[in-house]
Amino acid sequence: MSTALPLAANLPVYADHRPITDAELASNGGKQRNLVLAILSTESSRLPQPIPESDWSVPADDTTAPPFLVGQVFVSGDASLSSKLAPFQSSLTTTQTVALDAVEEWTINSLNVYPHPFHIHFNDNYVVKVNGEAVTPFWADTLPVPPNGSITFRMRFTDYTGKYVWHCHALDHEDLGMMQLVNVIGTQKVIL
Ligand SMILES: [Cu+2]
Repeated sequence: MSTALPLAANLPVYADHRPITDAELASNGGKQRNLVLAILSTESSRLPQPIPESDWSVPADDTTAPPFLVGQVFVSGDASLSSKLAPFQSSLTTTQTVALDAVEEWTINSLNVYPHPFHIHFNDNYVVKVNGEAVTPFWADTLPVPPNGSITFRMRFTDYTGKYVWHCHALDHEDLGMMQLVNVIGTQKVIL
C-alpha cells in the first residue's frame, strides 16, 4: 500500500522549536554575540604577539603535516578587531558566559575559504540571517558558516548550567583550536 508522506507544514511543532521572535529576544535583553572561526598566520596581529614557539602552530619540521598548515594557527573567539583571539588548543578556554534562561542571538564569522561547520552543545539554533541577509528562519543543529561569511541564529539557554563547548565540527579544526567553552550560570531547575 502506498501512502503519501505528510507535508512538513502539517506536522506538529516540537514545543522547544517554537520560533524565537524579535519580541522574545528583546524581552530577554536582546543580547548579541559576534564570534569568529579563523585560520591565521602565526604573524597575525589578531594573536597575542609574540606567540610561544611551541604548541601554538604547526612547526616547519613536522613532516606529517600538510605544507599549507605550517605556520598557521587555528583560533576562535570574539570577532571584535580589538580583542585577541585565543590560541592553539583553546578548548579549555571559557570565552562566553551566559545566564541560565537567556535568549541570545549569535553571529559566527568565518575568515577563511573553508565553510566551517559550527556546532554548540545542548542548544538548537534558530537561523535568521546568512551573510547578514535575513532568511526564512529555520531550526538547525550544525551550521555551515559560509566561506568568508557569517551565519546568525538565536538560542534559548534552558535547563542546563555549567560548561559545555561551542566549536567547529571539522575534527582537525576543533582539535587545533576552534573549540571553546560557554559557561551557563544560574540556579538550575529541578526536573522530576
Ligand atoms: Cu573549521
